[in-house]
Amino acid sequence: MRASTTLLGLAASLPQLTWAHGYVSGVTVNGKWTAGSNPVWYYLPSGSAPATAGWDSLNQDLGFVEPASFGTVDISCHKSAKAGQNFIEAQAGDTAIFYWNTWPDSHKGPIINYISPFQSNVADLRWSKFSQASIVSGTTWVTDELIANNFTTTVTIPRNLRPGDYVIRHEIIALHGGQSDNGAQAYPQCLNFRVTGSGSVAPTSGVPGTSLYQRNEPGIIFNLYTSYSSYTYPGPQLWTAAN
Ligand SMILES: [Cu+2]
Repeated sequence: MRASTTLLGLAASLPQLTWAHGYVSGVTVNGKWTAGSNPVWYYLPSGSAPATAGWDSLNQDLGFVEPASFGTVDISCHKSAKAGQNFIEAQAGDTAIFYWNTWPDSHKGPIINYISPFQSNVADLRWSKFSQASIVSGTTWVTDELIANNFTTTVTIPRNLRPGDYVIRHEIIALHGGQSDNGAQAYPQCLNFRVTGSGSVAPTSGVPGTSLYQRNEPGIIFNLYTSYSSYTYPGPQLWTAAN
């Protein structure tokens, strides 16, 4: 029974990868590629999925975490997340290029990056928000730039970050339904980083995923279809002590 369930899971999930949203397939730092997780691997028998720096999650539909679930640990690293086994190597201050496999035009919204000291249990992660971007100009958003750049976007590792093992929570919040309660869509992606360098600043004031967002706060509620000139970011204040 177990084997057939696994095969059914794979069969059900594989075709959807060609049309649904997206996931981070890997990261390049200083020209070196490190793979992220592929959602279909979640159903492979224990030990047979490739070890990657990406956290595995029940994300086979490449779906989202809805605002009604912002009070659950699923908002940290997507649904039922399990720690990645590898680490992306970077020096503090390096630029990491994140590769999404695809992203739909309609799903405009901010891209927000958080960092936590590494913990293997998702509930133990504590997030500090260290960078965020949203409207570029007019009705052009960073997600439009991501699409124009072949589904890539860059993240600068805080340049004074203390060496150590971390998890970066890289998130797109799609706002095409954000005019309604429970209409925004969060797409968090977690990847492990092993940071070197001579920095000395550690993130010590991070919050659990369950404290990141309220379903009705500005930035989760946002109307893309009326005129706007600014965007209020949801979540905690930006942590810039290591930037
Ligand atoms: Cu969608």
